[in-house]
Amino acid sequence: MRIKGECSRSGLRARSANITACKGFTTLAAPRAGSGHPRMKTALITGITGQDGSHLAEFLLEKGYRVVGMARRASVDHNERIAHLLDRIEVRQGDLLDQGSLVTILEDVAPDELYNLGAMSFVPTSWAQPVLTGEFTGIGVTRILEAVRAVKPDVRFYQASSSEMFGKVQESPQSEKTPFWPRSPYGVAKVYGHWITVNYRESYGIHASSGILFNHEGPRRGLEFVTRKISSAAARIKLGLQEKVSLGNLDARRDWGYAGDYVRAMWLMLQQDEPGDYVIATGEAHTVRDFCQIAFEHVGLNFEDHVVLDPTLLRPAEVDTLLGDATRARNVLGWQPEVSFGDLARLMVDADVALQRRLVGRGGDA
Ligand code: NAP
Ligand code: G4F
Repeated sequence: MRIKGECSRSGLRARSANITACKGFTTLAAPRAGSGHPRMKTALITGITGQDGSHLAEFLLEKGYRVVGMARRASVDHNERIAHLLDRIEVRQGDLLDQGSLVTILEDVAPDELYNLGAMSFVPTSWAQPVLTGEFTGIGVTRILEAVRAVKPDVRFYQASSSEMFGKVQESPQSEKTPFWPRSPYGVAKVYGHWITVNYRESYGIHASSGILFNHEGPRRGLEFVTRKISSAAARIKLGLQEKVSLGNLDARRDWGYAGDYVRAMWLMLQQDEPGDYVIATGEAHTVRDFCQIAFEHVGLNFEDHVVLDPTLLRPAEVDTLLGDATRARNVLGWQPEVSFGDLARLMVDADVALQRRLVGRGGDA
């Protein structure tokens, strides 16, 4: 429950009065033990403005959590994905590049669970900005783990690891035991983030888990990722707003799932008595061409009439194929995906058709 109020730096002081204060809001704190209510858990999410951050925040609110998100300051609003949640969550300014901000947030928020989703997550950009990618996506994990060690060592910590770590795959399907061979600066940074998480678990006994998530998508996916690029193009072409879409490697194969299913797996990992590493995947791989075919067919179009191959979109080193084996997640967490590949493509196209219609209705450039 939230009450508009003065912003205060002294979250700790305010909390002692059963009220926390931040960023223009005061929030009634969790009912205390002995009050007759079960204690409300607090979750802190880095990367809350991203695709997964927004789904996870929704999921945790449903579970009755107090949800606090960390977001970096921007000169323009980047809360589009969490706009509908802003009256139910707290957003704190912080940056994975800034150690002090991480320490302060952990002190003020005192989370029970910490989901580290913040990262530079677009693979092609990692070749253009390899050092910055290493700082955000790799060393950023150490920064936040150091803050955990200093301030809240009993927090349950989730690290957003990636199937990109498997890169040039050494076996198929890929499981928790498959060796890594990353193929991009992003993949290399994620391998670092993964191993530092394992290391803090082994060195300091932190309840730190690493989810090795295969590609997961949905209507909130960034427009630069291939599935959303295709679903948006199919919608716009159908509505006469665009004629063609340029793509790179149509033969790349990915194990694509739905983001809403995957955030459930993150939470399940932190509910286990013992921390661990888990592959999260559907166990089915499809090509970019397959996604094009289903997406365009859904709006009555033939993708071959609209897709243009652009060699500049090919990558310096490609991950040709990824296929996950999520047996451990199924057996230990009881997790399995609910949305199929075909349904995922169709729901993304439907959402983009609706979005483009809204934009046209508003007179914007859809
Ligand atoms: P996303 O939509 O790109 O979101 C990334 C988030 O990280 C955004 O909120 C972004 O904030 C934030 N961020 C970037 N740099 C930061 C910094 N220096 N300090 C604090 N926050 C920062 O990514 P996603 O798809 O939700 O993925 C979430 C996480 O899972 C990422 O770590 C990604 O690498 C990993 N992952 C994703 C997939 C997938 O298929 N989606 C698969 C495996 C792993 P801004 O809004 O300010 O940019
Ligand atoms: O959608 P993508 O850009 O995703 P990618 O590179 O697999 O990375 C995503 O999944 C990872 C998990 O494995 C995450 F860790 C990472 O943060 C991100 O969420 O590209 C998928 C495939 C690639 O093989 C790419 O070469 O699609 C191919 N592709 C073909 N044409 C294209 C395009 N990718 C993009 N982005 N744009 C194209 O025009």
